Amino acid sequence: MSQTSYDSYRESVAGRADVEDTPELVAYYRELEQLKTGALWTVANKIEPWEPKSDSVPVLWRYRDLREHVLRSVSLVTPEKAGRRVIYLDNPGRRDVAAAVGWLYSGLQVMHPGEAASAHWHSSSALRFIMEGRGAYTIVDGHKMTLGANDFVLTPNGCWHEHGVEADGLPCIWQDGLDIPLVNALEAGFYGVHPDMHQAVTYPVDDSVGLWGGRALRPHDVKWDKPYSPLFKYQWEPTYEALLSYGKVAEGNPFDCLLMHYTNPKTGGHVMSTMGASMQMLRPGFVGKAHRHTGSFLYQVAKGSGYSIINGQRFDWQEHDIFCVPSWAWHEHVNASSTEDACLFSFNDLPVMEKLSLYYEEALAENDGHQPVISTPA
Ligand code: 1HN
Repeated sequence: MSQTSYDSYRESVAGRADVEDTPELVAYYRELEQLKTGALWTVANKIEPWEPKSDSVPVLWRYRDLREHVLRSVSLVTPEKAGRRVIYLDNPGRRDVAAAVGWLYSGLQVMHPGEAASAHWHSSSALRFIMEGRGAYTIVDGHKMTLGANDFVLTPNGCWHEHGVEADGLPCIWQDGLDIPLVNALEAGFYGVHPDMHQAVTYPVDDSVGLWGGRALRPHDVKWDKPYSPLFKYQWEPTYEALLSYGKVAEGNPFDCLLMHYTNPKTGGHVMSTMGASMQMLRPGFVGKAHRHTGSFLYQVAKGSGYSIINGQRFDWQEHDIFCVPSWAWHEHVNASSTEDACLFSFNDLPVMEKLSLYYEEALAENDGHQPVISTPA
């Protein structure tokens, strides 16, 4: 059955609401409205879709378009005035909640050498992926971390956090990812400003990497019972090495090639309660097949170039570009180079989907597993 005839079959199928308006019914609906009630059959088909329908649209944010605008904000506002100097990613389908995709927020933050943004905490979880610069640092609950390109760092919910760039560094840009839209939807958002504006650094610099960054080794004497990873920083070099090692002994999978998840070294699970993150390597010439799953995803190109087809739209990407894959959108990734690997960083709301038993996935069965390309955005 073609998609169109399947859709019309679904519209007419028995068991779905199919009540036509009559003057009497319309008057009845008005009376119900007065009582702050409604007839379920008027909304049932909308609130119970046959399958997930995302309001988010697939978007590619090209770094070459964004970078100069992000840098321009430095001369327009100070971090002191702005709180956080960030240009956020505004999905046209999610403007009302300031989400980049689904219930995930993201933005590009810029700081100049010598600048420091004050400490605060919130009940949202946050993560950062460093794009460029030198000398960036972040302090999380007294743990200071030095940050370089393609490092991935956590600021879990409830932790005091602040960022800056050392005076002898270079302008830094990183991608922030937060679950703010989700936390707001759940009406659980809290925010607090540090009484002293800045925290004391109370641990050795980069101690979380020293303690917990030993791959499969964990420290005997260190206790950890928080619901997020004790390893706050995942450096690029060991991440890339892990992907290369993985690729030497395994094929990977037909959709994502070599996909590895950043994990909490204590549990092996996701890094935080609401957001997970991954890095994947597409081998030179890799042509992925299409699949779809629930959960919202934001990708950043950490290395290389290629394209992804998302719900029939082709998006050509290069280093530092960001794109989103909405829940239940068909997607397939291609590495355009026959000699260089391509690496995609991504973060997602999978911990939530999994905890709520809402994770579903399927492969595209038709057309040898590839979507017909309907359009290529300008
Ligand atoms: C936040 O705390 C940061 O800590 C960045 O740098 C972006 C967007 C909304 C709410 C809190 C940061 C944010 C944010």
